[in-house]
Amino acid sequence: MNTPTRLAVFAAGLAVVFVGAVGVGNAVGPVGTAAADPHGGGHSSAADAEPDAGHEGGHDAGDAGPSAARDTPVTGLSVSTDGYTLQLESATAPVGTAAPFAFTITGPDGQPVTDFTPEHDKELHLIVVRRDTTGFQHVHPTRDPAGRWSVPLTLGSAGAYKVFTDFVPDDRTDSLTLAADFAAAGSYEPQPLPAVSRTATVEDYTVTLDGDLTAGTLSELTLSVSRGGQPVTDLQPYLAAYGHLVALRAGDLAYLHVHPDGKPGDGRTAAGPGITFYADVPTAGDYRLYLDFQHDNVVRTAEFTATAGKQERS
Ligand SMILES: [Cu+2]
Repeated sequence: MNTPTRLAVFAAGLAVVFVGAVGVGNAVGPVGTAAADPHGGGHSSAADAEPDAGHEGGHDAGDAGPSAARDTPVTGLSVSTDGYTLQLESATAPVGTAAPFAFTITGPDGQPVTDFTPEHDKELHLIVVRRDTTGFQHVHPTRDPAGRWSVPLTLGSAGAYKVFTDFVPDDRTDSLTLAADFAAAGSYEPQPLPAVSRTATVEDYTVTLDGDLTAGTLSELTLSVSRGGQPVTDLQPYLAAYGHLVALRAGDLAYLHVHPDGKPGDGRTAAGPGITFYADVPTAGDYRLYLDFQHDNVVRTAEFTATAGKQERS
C-alpha cells in the first residue's frame, strides 16, 4: 500500500475508534468521557502523524483506545493471552553448549498452532535475554509440521532468563508476544543496568541514538551506524529491514512493539547510516534497547539504555 492510501485507511480506523468511544460514552458515562476531552485530538495526533503508526506491526487502530491520553498496552509479561499459550519443553537450559531449545504455541483450541503469518520474513521471532538484560539473543527457530519449534541455543552464562516469542497467528492481524521464564544452573553474577548512553560500540562499529522515548506515544528513534568514524551507507537488508530494534522495560522486561520506518527497496529508505523506528512506549522509566543490523555479511547487536520521559499534557 502506498503512503496516502495507508494514511486514509488509518484515518478511517481512527474514525471508527472515535465513533466507538462516543458510543461507549453515551452508554456508560464516565468511561467514555475521554471522547469529549478537548485535548483528545491533540493526544491522538502524535500517532496520526506517524506514517507507519499501527501498520507495520499489524496493530489495529483499537490500540489507540477510546481514552484521550494514548494508553499503550504493556506486552511481553504473559505466558498466555487471548487463548494462545507458550509452552516450553524445559524450564532449564545448559550453559556454554549448543542445546536445542524447544517449545510449542498452543491456540484457543488447545492444539499446537501450525498456521502463522510471516512478519519480517519469519513466522516467529525468538528473543532470549537474561533477567538482568545481558546475554541478548534474537534467533529464528524452525517449526515442524506438528507445530513444535526448535532452535539451537548457546547460553553464555548461568542465570534467570526470559524468552519472548513474537508472532502473528493466521487468524489475527496483530502480533502476539508471549513470554516465559527459564533458568540456566550455575553461579550467577547479576549485572546492574548499564548507564544511560546515546552511543554504543560493537566491534569496530559505533551506533548513536537520536530521538527520545516518551511514555504513551509512538516515539521516533534514529540509530546511526558508523565504522572507524565513517558513516556506514551500505547496510544490508536483514529480515526485510535495515535494522531490527527490540526494547525491553527495565524492572520487568515488558516488551515494546517497535516498527521500522520504511523498508529496503521502497525507494525512500536509505541503507544507512540512519535507521528510523517508532517505538510504542507504555510508561516513563528506563528501557534497554537492542539494535540488530547487518553489514559485511555479519549481524551485530548494539545495546543502549534509554530513559522514557513522561508524556507532556498541554
Ligand atoms: Cu526475528
